[in-house]
Amino acid sequence: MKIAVVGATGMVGEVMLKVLAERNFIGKNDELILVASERSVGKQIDYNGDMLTVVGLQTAVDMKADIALFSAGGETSLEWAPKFAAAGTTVIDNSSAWRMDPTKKLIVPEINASELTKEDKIIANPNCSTIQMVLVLAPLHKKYNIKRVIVSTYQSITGTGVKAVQQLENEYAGVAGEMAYKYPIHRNAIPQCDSFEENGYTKEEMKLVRETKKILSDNTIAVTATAVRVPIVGGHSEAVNVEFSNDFDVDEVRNILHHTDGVVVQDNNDTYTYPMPMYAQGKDAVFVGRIRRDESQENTLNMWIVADNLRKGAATNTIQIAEYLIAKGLA
Ligand code: A2P
Ligand code: 11C
Repeated sequence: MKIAVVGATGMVGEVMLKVLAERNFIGKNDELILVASERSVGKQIDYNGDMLTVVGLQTAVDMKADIALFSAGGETSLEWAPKFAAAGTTVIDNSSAWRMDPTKKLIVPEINASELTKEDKIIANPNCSTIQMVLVLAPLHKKYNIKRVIVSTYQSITGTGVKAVQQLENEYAGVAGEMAYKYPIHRNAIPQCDSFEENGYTKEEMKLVRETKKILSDNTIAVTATAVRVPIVGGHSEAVNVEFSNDFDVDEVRNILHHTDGVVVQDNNDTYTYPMPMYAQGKDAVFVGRIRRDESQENTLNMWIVADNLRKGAATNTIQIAEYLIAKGLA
């Protein structure tokens, strides 16, 4: 197989290469094509001990990869994903460009990979904060039927990219530099992730609303979100309040989540066990804890959900989709 990574020099691209190597995705007879902007063409990148040369987008299209993993921003995806698809390559795109396009599938493999067919040439990877939330919500929706979700996020600066990590480091060191945010992030919490939409919510908040309905194939689920940037690097955390149509037993909820693929329950107050981004970093699972009944309202549950946004929230989910396509002979 030929696999292209578009955006290989970026923050998510780098994690993609790490995850591909860990999972032995690229076999002896396979070819890995690293793609980035013209600025990076010719650059050498180490993959598993081999030095690979970065190529440009048109060169990569002409190489007719079987699968291209895209993480090079929405504009690059909008322009180039169709060109790769026309050359016969199946694109799995990590940007927001195609997610809400009704002709494109939005996939979290553990939930809805079975929707995929050979005809899907551009497949969308959901937003990081959505992936970790829906992975936990999906089995609970099946069992108790979700009416409404209220989510507040505490998002890692790695979601913004290298510039934000640099800003925080500059602030730690007390030196001036380029600002990724309008405000200092060290010792701060910024209640704005991405830009604002007409309705007063941020794009990140509306991704949680729209993508959740699409992935769970249920437009009746009401979702409202507040997304906050915090000076954390390990992953995104979410306080999630879920109202169900049917009542539940908290131990049964824990048991369902314990048996959910990709989810790890860390929930024991006696041992101070709960998920934290410091410990989720570098891991592929979604961690859930602080599972408790909302005593202010019937049939309502509170949870705390944490995951490495660059892993399950981006690179790992994309690669799991590719693994599914290969296993099912769809690419
Ligand atoms: P480059 O390093 O050459 O700019 P991040 O989100 O961490 O900033 O990474 C973005 C990734 O997308 C990088 O690999 C970057 O390559 C790539 N990229 C950005 N713009 C383009 C473009 N116009 N064409 C191809 N790749 C791009
Ligand atoms: C963040 N979720 O943490 C964003 C990063 O739509 O894929 C990824 C944006 C996206 O700010």
